[in-house]
Amino acid sequence: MRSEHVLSQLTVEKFTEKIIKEVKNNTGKTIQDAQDKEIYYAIASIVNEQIIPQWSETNKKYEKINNKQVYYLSLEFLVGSLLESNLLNCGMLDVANQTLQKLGLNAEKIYAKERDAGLGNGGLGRLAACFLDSLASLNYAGHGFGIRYRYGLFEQRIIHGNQIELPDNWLKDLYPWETRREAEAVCIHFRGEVDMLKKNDGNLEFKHKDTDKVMAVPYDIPVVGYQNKVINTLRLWSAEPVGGDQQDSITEEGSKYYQELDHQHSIEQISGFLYPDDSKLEGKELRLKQQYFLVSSSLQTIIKAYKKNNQRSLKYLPEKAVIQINDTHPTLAIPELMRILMDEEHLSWENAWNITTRVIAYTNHTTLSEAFETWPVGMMEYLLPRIYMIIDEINERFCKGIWFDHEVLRDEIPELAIIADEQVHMARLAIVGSFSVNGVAPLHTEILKKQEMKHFYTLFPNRFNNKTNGITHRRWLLKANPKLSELISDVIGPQWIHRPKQLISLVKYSSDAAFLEKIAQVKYENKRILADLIYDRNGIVVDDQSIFDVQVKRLHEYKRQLLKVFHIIYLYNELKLNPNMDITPRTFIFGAKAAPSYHLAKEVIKLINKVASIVNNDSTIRDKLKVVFIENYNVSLAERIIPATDISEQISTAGKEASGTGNMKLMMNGALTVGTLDGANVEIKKAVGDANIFIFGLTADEVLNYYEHGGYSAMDIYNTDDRIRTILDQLNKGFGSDEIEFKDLYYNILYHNDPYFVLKDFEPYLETHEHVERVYRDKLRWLQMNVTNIAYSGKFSSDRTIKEYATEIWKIKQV
Ligand code: 26W
Repeated sequence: MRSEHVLSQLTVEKFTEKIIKEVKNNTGKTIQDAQDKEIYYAIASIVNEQIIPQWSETNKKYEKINNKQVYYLSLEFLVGSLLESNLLNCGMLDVANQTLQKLGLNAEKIYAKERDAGLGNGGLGRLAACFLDSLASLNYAGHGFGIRYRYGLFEQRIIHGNQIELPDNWLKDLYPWETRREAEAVCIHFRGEVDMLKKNDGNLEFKHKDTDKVMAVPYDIPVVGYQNKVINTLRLWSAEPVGGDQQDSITEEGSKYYQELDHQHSIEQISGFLYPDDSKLEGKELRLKQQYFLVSSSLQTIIKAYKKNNQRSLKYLPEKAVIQINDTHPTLAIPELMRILMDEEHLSWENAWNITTRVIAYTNHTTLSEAFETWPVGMMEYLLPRIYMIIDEINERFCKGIWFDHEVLRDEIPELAIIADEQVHMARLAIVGSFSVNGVAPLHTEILKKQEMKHFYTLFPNRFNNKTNGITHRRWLLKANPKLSELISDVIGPQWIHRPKQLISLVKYSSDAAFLEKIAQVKYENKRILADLIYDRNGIVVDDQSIFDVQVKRLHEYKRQLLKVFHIIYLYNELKLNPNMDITPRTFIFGAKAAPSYHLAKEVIKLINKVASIVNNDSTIRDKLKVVFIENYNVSLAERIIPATDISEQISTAGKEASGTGNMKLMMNGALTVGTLDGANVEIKKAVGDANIFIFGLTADEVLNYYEHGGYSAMDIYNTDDRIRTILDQLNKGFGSDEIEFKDLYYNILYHNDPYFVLKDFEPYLETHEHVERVYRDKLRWLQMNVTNIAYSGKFSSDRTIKEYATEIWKIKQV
């Protein structure tokens, strides 16, 4: 496919020539002698040659038309690999693949040489990356601002069944997609003193002095739109010592030299590593520094760009810029923008507030109370004295406003105040200082409005809105599953690539036996590939005809990997009692990282591996069950697991998973969801209809009701259900090894009353899986369901999500 919008018009001959030349120039080698990694770099530089001129064209165009732009601020961008997706978006992937094939090279192996940019924990970070892809592909002027962590999310190793974390040294080799732009570095100020001066006009002036200074140096990564010549920017900030002061450290005293080195090191630490915890707030000062570092550098840049392009007062900033903050992590954007407008641009409080609250919009991604961010007043005041003063004033004015204007809420002030209990409550600040607060799926948004943020909803009903998450179909279908993509295009044409909702045309083919047979074949081939990967990595032979039953996501109690494990143990116990039981062979596949300090989550990993070793090595099971834990689950692995999945496990305790996005990726690849009515599962069910999804378990209302009024007893279930008692006793006894291995899991369920209702949902979960198996045996029916899921997945493209943000929140136009 070749069109005027495709960036590159290279032919296979030209591409061949270029690769040979690049390899020669960079390494002195011929292509035959070059290593895969060297070829990877050669291709990356060919791609860059195409991208870079177009990048500056895009920037010039944006300057010229001077439309409003959106800036997406996020502590996380889980980008994954870029070579193949850049090739795809530039329209060069086919040519590159053909060239490599012609040269007798293995494209897949070469692309796999790229290290994932793992600058995110999970859903929130990957969402940010999908959004950037959609922004660029839909011709929106939208850019990301984040941190160039020297170390991304840890690499996971499993040793004796336990998770071990290793540093992710992703920048060890040159990263070909980034450009350092030293000229655009900015200075960030921490600590110091604030002087308050009274000016002649009676107004106050604030001078922040004696600060610790840190340079924020940007590294820009191009974000390539899909065959539309748009290249946006992901700007990642790196922390460096301020240059030029080196003279100060020239001294005869050795100690000062060491002090200086220490100091430099502590500065570099600001962008040193990504915090790997997505389960609870760590409250570390370094994390707060990271947040301010991101926010201040990004805002300084945004203001600078505005001033360069607009010779008008900053009063008009909201016409040119909108800032979306990804969860509360960048909430300091609110006081930082206030500071710049007042202290540097000399606007009044009222004007600055008016501008700020028309520029900032906030997305919430979780209702788990452990994850709600608060920072100790003392820490904030010491690290960011001027910022704290501004927050204090915002709080004062806000609380006064409630007292005088909203009498009904007077009693709620302690729960609304931004500063309370010696803590700064970031979500409260984010709501008060922004014009939009959105949840990420309808159920989640309702929970925010009716429970978590109900008083704020009373105050600001118009601020709250929903934007259901999405995923980029370009990476998660077109790139990750080329065989399925080709098959789809063969029957309905390629229009779906530009308009993913057109996947709906597949519905017409859902009873076409020949087409269904091809769908089955594609799934089978993808399963074969995954089976090979599993054999290579785990040494486990899995049956490629078995049901691939997959749960891949961060490890969290609320996501209930434990429920899945209980299902496996139950089946195993049944098979031991009745070896001739008629069951369809299953392969259970897990991928999950646990936060390093999350003890119970790590216990679950250990349990999965324990169960795997028992089940896989028991000859009486005769390969009817296999359990695989794939180490170091990340974006690249997801791209290989998802196309090979039959069953997508989305089994969180209802009300706990804000949206989920893995559920969408799996659906789009034809997997069938076994899920609770939680997050976006509810929307998937609405899209495909009850007959094409397997729903079970408590509803969010029922869960809430138990939390509020009691009435649930895990112990009662233990005492009355033999299957459950057997499993829990097995945990308690370490599966006969007499170790105390899984006692904590056992105690948590029985003596903390099973906070995530694993036992309560166990029986309906088993029944659902029995139903799954019956349907699976009806091959035609199963395939129809697969196709129906693919057909209705277009709605979950992040293109839809981004269009909603653009029209309803950002008010920006396509360029
Ligand atoms: C402060 C520690 C911390 C760090 C990150 C707590 C919580 C987080 C994130 C909010 C966790 C997260 O990634 N949330 C996920 O966001 C996805 C994108 O909206 C949703 O699909 C997931 O349901 C939600 O868990």
